[in-house]
This record gives sequence, C-alpha cells and structure tokens, in this order.
Amino acid sequence: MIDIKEDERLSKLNHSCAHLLAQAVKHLYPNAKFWVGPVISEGFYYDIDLGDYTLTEDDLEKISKEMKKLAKDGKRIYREEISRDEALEKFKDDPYKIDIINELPDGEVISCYTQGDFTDLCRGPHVDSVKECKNFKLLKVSGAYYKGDSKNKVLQRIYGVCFDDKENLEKHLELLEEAKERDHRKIGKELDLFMGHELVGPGLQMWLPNGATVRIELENYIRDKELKLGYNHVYTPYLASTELYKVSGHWDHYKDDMFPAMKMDNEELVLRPMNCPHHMLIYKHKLHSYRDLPIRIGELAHDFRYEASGAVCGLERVRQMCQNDAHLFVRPDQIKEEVSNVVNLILDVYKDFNIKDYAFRLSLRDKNNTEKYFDDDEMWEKAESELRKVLTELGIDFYEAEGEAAFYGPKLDVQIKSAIGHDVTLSTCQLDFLLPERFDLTYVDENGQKARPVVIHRAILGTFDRFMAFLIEETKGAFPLWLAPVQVNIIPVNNEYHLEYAKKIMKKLLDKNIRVKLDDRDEKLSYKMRESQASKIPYSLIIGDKEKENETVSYRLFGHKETENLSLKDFEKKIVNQIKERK
Ligand code: TSB
Ligand code: ZN
Repeated sequence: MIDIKEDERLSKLNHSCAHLLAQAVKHLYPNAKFWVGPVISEGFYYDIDLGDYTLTEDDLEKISKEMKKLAKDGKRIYREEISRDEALEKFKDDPYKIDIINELPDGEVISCYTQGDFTDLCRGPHVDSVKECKNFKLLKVSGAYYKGDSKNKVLQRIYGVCFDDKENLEKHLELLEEAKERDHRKIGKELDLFMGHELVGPGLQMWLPNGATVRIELENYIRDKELKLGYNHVYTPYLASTELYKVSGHWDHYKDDMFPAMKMDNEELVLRPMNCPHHMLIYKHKLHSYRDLPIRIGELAHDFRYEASGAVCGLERVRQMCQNDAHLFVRPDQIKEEVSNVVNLILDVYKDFNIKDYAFRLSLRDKNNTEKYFDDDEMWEKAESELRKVLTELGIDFYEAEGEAAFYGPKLDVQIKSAIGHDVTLSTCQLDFLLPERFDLTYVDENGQKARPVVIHRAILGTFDRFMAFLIEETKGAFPLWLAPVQVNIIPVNNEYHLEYAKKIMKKLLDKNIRVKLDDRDEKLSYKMRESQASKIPYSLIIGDKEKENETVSYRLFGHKETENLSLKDFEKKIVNQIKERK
C-alpha cells in the first residue's frame, strides 16, 4: 500500500484536503476549534474540538458533502506570511492555534493559508486550488487526547485520504478494505484466538484455547531449534529488586518504559522490562574459561513495559509480553561468527514460515541523545561497525536508522509491516559491550588472565505476542497444519449411520496427538462444510456409507474444492508426517 507521507505530491494534496475538511467543519459547526491536521502514512487527519459533541458516521457524510461542494467551487489557496503579533491577533478566538503560535521558536516564519472564507495557520506547502482535493474519502472518526496526553480533553479526530484521480483513490480504498480484513484483531476475534478485557486493562491480552494451542507449538518449535544450536534454557522471575536495574542501567535509561516500583516494607521491587540482568547474574554465578564460551542462555521470558495506552495494538504491541529471548556470552574473537549464526537462524526461521516481506535495519544510537545512550564513542563505534561488517559479509541488504539502538548497544532489527501499515521490529540481534562492564562479567583467557566477554542479545520470533499478530495477518488465520488449533474436522454425513465410524477415526487420530473435532450436530452436510472452511480447519473429513464400508476417509483441504479419498491408515500416516515436518 502506498505511504502517503513518503510521496511529495500526495503529502501536499492530503494536507490541503485536511484544510478543506476543517473549512467544511467550520461551516457546519461554527463553534469548532482546530488543533492540528497532519499528513500520515494512511492519508491525513484533523483534531477538532466540538465541545461535548461526538461526531457520528452520519456527520461524516454531511461533512463530506460540504467538502465536495467547496471543492467544486474551486477557490484558490493563498499563502501569506505574518508576524507573530498579527498571528496572535488573527487567531485570538482559537486557544489551540494560540498554543501552536506560542510554541513556535523565535524567528520562525509564520504563514497562513486562505481558501475562500477559511484561513488556517500552516507551514504548507499546499496545492493551488481546493479543486484539486475533490477525490477524497473520509475514513473514520475517533477520540484523541489533546497533545496525546490522557489528562487532557478528548478531541474528535477525523481521518481521510485524498488522491489526484478517482481510479487511484478507489484502488487505495480496496487495499484498505483488504488490510482491514487481514487485521489480526479482527481475525483474532473471529477465530477465538485471544481477547482483552477492560477489567484487565489496555495492552494485556488473554490467549484463548485456540491461540494458546498455536503458541505452544511455536514455543516447542523455537526451543527445538535452539537446543540443536547449543542453547541452554532457564526460568527466571518476573520481578527483581530495583537495585538490579540500577546496576544494569535500565533505571537511568529505561525507567520511562517501566511500570513504577512497588515499595513493600524495606524492599522495592519492579516488574522487569527485559531479562538481560537476570541472565547476567546466571552467567556470573560460575567461573568461566575461554573454552566454555560461547554460552547461550535462552528463556521464553515474560516482560512488562509501560507502552502508551494509545500505542498498544492487539497482540502487536502489548504491555505484558513473552520474548523468545537469549543472551549469548562470547569472546571478542567470536562476535562475528555468533552474530552470523543468529542472522542465519533468523533467515532459517523466516524460510520455515515463508516470511518474505521484511527489511534488515541497522539501528544506531543518536549521538546527541546522551540521556538515552551512554557516553563512550569508542565502544559504540566498535559495536556498530561489527554489526555492519557481518551484514555486509553475509551480503544482506540493510538500511541504517539513527536513534533506534538500545541504550546498551546497536541492533540489527528485522522490520515488517503490519496489515494496517505499522512498521514494527520482529527479530532483533544486539551487540552489547556495556552490560558485561556493569555486571563485571569475566572469563579466564588462554593466559590465565581475566578477560571481559561481550553479550549478544537476540530474539528470533521477537515476542510470541507480536509474532502471533504477524502470523495471523500473513496467513489470514489459515495456519499451516502443524500450527492449526484444530487440524482435522470429522463430519459424519448422517449421525445415525456414520457416527460410530467417525468416532473410531477420532480416537485413532487423537492417539497420534492430532487435534481433532467431531461435528455431530444435526445440521446439513453443506452447512457444516461451510463452517469448517470458515474456521480455516486444514482437513475436513466427510464420512458416509462408502467410507464406512471401505475403512477410508474422504477429505477436503482448506481452500480447495476437490475431495480426495484415502484408506484411514494412509491418511493417518500422511497427516502425521506432514505435522512432523512442520510444513
Ligand atoms: C532481545 N534485551 C533484549 C533482548 O535480549 C530486548 O529486550 N530487546 S527489545 O527491546 O528489542 O525487545 C525484543 C523484541 O520484543 C523486539 O524485537 C520486538 O519484536 C518485541 N517487542 C518489543 N516491545 C514489544 C511490545 N510492546 N509488544 C510486543 N512485542 C514487543
Ligand atoms: Zn537482553
């Protein structure tokens, strides 16, 4: 889907359309006050104060009509530069605009754009005439806190999108519709995968039996892979003393992302946002020789982060998450090989899941942000260049992004796009010279001297939460056989004659650990088949006279129209193999 913000012409057009929207709103609601109307990847929005009034879909229709009328009138759009005093005078009735003017740095050129009877404070640029904005669509309206702060008033945010021509607008709307259909929150509900509840709170999801089944399979899958690669798995507590995070540096550099400390008697505890400090202590618990390294400590570990309530999104961004985490303790001469192994593991896993649409991002520090990043140029440069070298040597395309590093070191992040266009990190591999220093980690080198290991933080599936969100959107809920919550649905044609044999099949498959459902409701076969397809169950078995007589099964694969027939024995063998291969 096109990113409107990335396209110069479309940005200008959408921003102009936001003004057209504001003009129409002003006509229909003369008391409306306007905050900001920026361009976003999906188009534009405008935040508007309508007092206590909440806009409805019907209102959007009305506003849209007024916009169409104004666009047809085709007023020219004029730019005018004014002084700060003139601006304060011009917008004196609009406290939001006054706020914006007061926040503009001294010396900044203040400009207004006027079309007909409407003037808005704006940096621009804009198209020449409102006529150019005629191919738009208002998409939705929602509440948004003024300045994004939940302590402030809720404004009405109207979203829209605009194109130069009708064809492109319609194409875009179709893609939006498709994306909505793929949204993991929608499919999650339809397939009973996970749920939230206001009594639990934002960003805290509950995995329902169907979702939990997929997750258990994912956990087994990645643990098996890691075991083959020499990882050792541990369990560590979700809580720790605040002191631990003072030693690690999280308290200084990551506190805003953590839930506040809990004070009890003489103790102060925090919910952990990351698992690294616990794993550092596990490493430190024993003496290590250079021959023991690399040591790879893995954990499927729960973390807690105070994500803004407006930023949480289904399973994609949560406040309690479970990382597929590991910390690799390596000698400096092993960095390259171990980072390469991690990158290769990522690629291997992506192949298994047929993930093709992703981009490697080398996430660097922002040198000017000394609050977030510790101050040691040499350490940063070394770590950043090591990661760059590995990517280059493996021939992997990547882009660089400043200010995206972790506080303790640079990262290799794998970025994916969600159905609704969020750019998020799935896998990550991070190089850290800092925490080994903070925890005074050592090993004994070849000369019997104490030496400092380096730590590689890595998460292949990222978190099970985000990976699940991604997987749901990639598969549209039609999971591959080995992951499917229900793998086989047995449908007897007639309960009176075929139920017994259907039960026999069920028992045989259950004995092989296959997840089976028997649909013995008194409904029509065609209805049950339709439901089976809607539930995206990989195998639907149709059991009638012929099957019963010959000890066979007739099956239809999800998304297919033809029915195949196999002896029960062969079917068992086939499905067991397919599941084992995790194809
Ligand atoms: C890899 N200490 C490292 C770890 O050793 C760490 O915590 N890295 S992280 O901050 O990048 O998080 C790891 C992964 O968790 C990310 O790559 C991302 O896929 C996932 N993740 C981060 N925040 C969230 C969230 N709020 N909801 C769901 N998943 C998240
Ligand atoms: Zn870590």
